Amino acid sequence: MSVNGLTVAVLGATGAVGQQMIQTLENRDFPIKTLKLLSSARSAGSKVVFKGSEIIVEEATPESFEGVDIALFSAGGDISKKFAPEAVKRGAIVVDNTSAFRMDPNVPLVVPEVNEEDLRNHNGIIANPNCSTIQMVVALEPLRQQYGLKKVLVSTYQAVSGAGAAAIDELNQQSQAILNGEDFEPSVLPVKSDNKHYQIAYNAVPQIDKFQDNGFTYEEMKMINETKKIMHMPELKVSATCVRLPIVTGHSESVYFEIDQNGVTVKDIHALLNEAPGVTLQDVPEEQIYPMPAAAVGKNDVFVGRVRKDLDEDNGFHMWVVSDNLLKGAAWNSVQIAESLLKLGLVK
Ligand code: NAP
Ligand code: 12T
Repeated sequence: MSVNGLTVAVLGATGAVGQQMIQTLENRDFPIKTLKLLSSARSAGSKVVFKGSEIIVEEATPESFEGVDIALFSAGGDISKKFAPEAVKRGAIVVDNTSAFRMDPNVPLVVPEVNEEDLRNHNGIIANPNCSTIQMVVALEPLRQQYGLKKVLVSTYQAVSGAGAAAIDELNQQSQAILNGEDFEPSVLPVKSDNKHYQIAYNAVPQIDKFQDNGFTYEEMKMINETKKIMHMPELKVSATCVRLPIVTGHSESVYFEIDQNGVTVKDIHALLNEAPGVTLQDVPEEQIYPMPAAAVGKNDVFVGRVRKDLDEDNGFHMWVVSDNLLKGAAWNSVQIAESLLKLGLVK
């Protein structure tokens, strides 16, 4: 690392996640000497303001990563597969936001509040987990540490910004069309490359990412497999149902979990969550205080409320977990990983 700071690249700089990465690097005053903004040829030449100066977006090529210390990737899995080896070959550390490398045993999958130490095993690429996984494990980890964890059943209520800038436009335009009594043709959600597209405005769509042979969607399988990997618990029982709602930003999750101990109270869990890193507890039912996506937008924390003991299982609990999917779910977790790399002395 140069004494004057790092050379940082953002690949996918014009996207929904990339824009938040740039904003987060600025807000955190990340030690940057040079910031390189990379996209496809489509937006090359466009300008982005960083700390008051304009930076021109460039088309990504393998040579773009020459001299780069840390590269934050969010341009899609295929683009990561193409460029990550090129960036690593040139000495960069890649923090990858796509699903391309998450389950690769040679790639740490990191949420700093949970498994920061896994960064020490990196071989140039570090994977940022799926947005829905991240916010859930941040809330579960303090409970797992104290009481042990046996089983997790989650249903998600996910915002459209997880599916990119085109999905945000589709929700906004469709809502307007419906209010105006005009016709519309869904073309982005639930999955752009799938055969059928459905209305998202005023709807709930139980498909995020593509269906797998086992009847689960890939988003559901990401939550299941990534949770076990991050927590180093291959034996953990996890299941998920992922649903898209007409919300621009902020994912919500109804999480049922079973711990290893009996006799634990909601008060015990509140005490742990109150002290947990990255968690803000918002749980005062008698004052109608609970987390909601509209209030979480723009915040880095994971918000937890509605903690209840199950009525049948003494070791079972329910909670409601909300976070900004573009921040802790993506950009903030990536920048936080970069900060951890610096803190642990893992950047050359
Ligand atoms: P988006 O709004 O559609 O933006 C896509 C970005 O990728 C744009 O900057 C685009 O540049 C760039 N890009 C596309 N094709 C490219 C190419 N061939 N070469 C270089 N750059 C290219 O999507 P997004 O929501 O920001 O998400 C981007 C990716 O991040 C997703 O595909 C997903 O893998 C990942 N992601 C992860 C999470 C998470 O859970 N952690 C959440 C959301 C997204 P142009 O402007 O030139 O098109
Ligand atoms: N398809 O990072 O559509 O694997 O909301 C995150 C979000 C993939 C990912 C979405 C997706 C990812 C979505």
